[in-house]
Amino acid sequence: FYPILLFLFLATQYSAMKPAILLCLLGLVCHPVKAQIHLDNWMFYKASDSLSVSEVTLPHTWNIEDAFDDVPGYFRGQGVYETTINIHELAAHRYLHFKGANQLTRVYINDSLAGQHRGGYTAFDIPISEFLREGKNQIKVLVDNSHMESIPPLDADFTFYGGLYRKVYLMEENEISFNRNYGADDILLKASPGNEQGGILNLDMRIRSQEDTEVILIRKITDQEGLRVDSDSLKLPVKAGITAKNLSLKLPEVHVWSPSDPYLYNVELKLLDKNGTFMDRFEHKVGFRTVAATTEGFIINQDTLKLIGVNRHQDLEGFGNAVPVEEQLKDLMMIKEMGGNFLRLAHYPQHQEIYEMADSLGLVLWSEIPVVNKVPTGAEYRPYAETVLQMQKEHIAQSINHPSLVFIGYMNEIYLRMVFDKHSPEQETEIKNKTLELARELENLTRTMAPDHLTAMAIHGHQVYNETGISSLPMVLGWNLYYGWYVGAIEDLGPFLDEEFAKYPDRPLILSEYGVGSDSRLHTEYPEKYDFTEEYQLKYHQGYVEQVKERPYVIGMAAWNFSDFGSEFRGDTKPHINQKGLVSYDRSPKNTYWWYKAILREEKPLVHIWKDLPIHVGSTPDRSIKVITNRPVRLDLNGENIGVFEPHNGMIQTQVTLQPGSNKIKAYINKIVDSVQLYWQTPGLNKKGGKLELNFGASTYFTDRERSVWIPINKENEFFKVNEDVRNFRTSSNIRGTDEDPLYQTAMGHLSHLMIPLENGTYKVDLYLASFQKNKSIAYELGKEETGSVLKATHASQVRINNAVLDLGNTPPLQARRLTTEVEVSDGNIVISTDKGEYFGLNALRISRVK
Ligand code: GCB
Repeated sequence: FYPILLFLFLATQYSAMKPAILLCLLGLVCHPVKAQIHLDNWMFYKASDSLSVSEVTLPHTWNIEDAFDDVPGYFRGQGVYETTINIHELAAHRYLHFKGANQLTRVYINDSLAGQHRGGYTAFDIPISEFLREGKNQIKVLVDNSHMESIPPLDADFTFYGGLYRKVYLMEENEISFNRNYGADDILLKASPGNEQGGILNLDMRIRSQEDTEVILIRKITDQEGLRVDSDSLKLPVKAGITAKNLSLKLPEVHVWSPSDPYLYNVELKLLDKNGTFMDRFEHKVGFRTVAATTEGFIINQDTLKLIGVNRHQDLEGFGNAVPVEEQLKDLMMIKEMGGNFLRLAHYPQHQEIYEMADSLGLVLWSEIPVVNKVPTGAEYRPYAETVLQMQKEHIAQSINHPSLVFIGYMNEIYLRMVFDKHSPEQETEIKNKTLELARELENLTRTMAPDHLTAMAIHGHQVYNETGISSLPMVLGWNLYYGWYVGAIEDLGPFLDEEFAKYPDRPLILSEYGVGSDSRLHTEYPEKYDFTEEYQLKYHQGYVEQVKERPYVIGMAAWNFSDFGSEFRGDTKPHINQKGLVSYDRSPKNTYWWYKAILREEKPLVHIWKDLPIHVGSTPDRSIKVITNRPVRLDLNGENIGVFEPHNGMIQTQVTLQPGSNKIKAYINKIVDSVQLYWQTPGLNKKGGKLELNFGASTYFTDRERSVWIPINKENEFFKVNEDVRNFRTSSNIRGTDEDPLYQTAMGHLSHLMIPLENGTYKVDLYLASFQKNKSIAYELGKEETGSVLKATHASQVRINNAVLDLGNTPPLQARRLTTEVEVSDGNIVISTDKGEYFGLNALRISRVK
């Protein structure tokens, strides 16, 4: 308790105490990397509503709720954060370090503008010494996530949550320190494995001093076991201002870094003044490795390695983008655990700790800036280009020393909007030219700042990139391909890649994105494109992995996406979420995640029974069972061994015959077991509590919140008869007023008469209703066939259900409604009908026996 009090006291009474001493007193670190105080507690309000002030702690975003509610859009405007600090003694080198704020940030100290920063994904420093006074000082930070033509991304398939969503620190430097540039220590580490004689570690740094003097630099390199590899102490003359020093160290034979053996050395640099007083410290891990991208594959050190992994967005259910770092690091552990060796940080630089984690886990990184979908033209071009160039400098300076960082990207599907939107030929030429101009600048900048890295760009499946020549700029070209989803079929992937390779035989290609939406509530035995089932997701990923493995010139692949993520404008089956994750938005693994693990980690026996429906609703007891595994597996059904099965491509599939009621299925590899409970329920209403749950116009089973399974119903079915001219309808838009959208997104329309044979009794009938509008297509759906169709507001104003009459009323389109009534069945049927043959539409129907 006492140390906490002391900490709080010191933290609030922050003074010009020598930083090292301060932190030493706080008992945190006795050789701090930098003197830093977390500024975690703030008062927050929206600029438009200064009366609603709340206390917040960082990380924080103001869009956690409104980016997921039923009202289209989310707050994009200005948020204000305020806090105060106490300064006891003025000092020359204080600054605020922001790890990331989305997206335009203005910092005021005691109401004077101290600085501003554009861009939501890179860290930045704002020097504040000249604005501080002794005593209390107010810090006010205005963060703005409005659309601004000068800040990327201008358009993208993810939510631009606003706020101070990463941490903020108050920093102090001594009179002599390592220089800071682009929000990072101005030190470049280059670790070359060299040969048997040893490796070379090059340190390229800039030292800042108030006067001409001499400094002492202590270097210490330790290996992963903490053993000293080299250390020395150098006296270096420095000038007032900034002095550059380039020093090389020869190390005896080095242990190289690779994804399978991510061996790291630690570099510690201490800066003392000429009297030996501590001034500054820098510490970073390094890995010795070489990389090359060739048309025979990706080569790390001397080995060819097929890169297989995922893309990652940084948000998480319940947090928006304000996700505690510990939570974020779990993602990387899951990716590594799955057997991934590759991670694309799409579409923006992520938290520094993500890069550190990739270093120590052994993940090859592709990191990029969010220049997505379009580049502005006209007067807006130059300010945008300036922001982007600055952003790339920050991005590189902040991440370049990480051995995991291999690919540095700068554009994603940059002609997407141009292809999708309508433009005059002149406008189109202008867009092509400006985009190309910016790409050239970014390519040159990246090659200059990061000469040992591989430049990269991701493009969508369109020839405009080849026509303009933009696709020839980067060292590695990434294709984002969605054959079998937005366009074509799964097996179109390979031929497309072959054609590209034939045209450009010197170009190493990478599949930078591929994926399909899936929803763990939706399952089918007959997967098909756009059904959002996990079964189609697996089929797609299996097809892609197979086609990429056969092609050495495709150096790697990154699934889109590791996790479902927030994309506010999306509908699909979980509105506001892009559902292409291998894990759900809350990070629970989907079945395909397990499949990747089975095939990528062959050394590790894995058995995972395919999780689909908790209940088998069918009139026959036969059902197919799937097991994901990389070993022969023994299956038991209700305690009885039903055989040992050999996996094919990570899967076993077999038929079982269930017993009525509860069934237990167990799968074994020796002592490794997975089991599921499966209930066989014959669809029927012959006793009290019996239910029939039907999802009209659907092609897949749906498990609802109560774990009930809804049966997909088309015109031909075993349950009821309908008038001849019914039609099925479907939308992918958000249905307001429900989170069980799949029950409302399909319907049977043009209904006038529906008859369900039932035993006599009393039943509760729930009609699930929603009318549709025509779907608006989104830019990503370039080649997608229209799935939305118009389900007109019901014509009929009421329906008759046996002895009951239900008013259908009038509600706006895309609004979920449920009408409930109780009916008597005395002649063996429920009949739902309209007067005079008028039409109505029905989305889903639940009938439950009351008596
Ligand atoms: C893409 C984009 C990515 C989207 C993805 C999708 O090609 O690069 O940002 O989220 O497609 O799901 O449509």
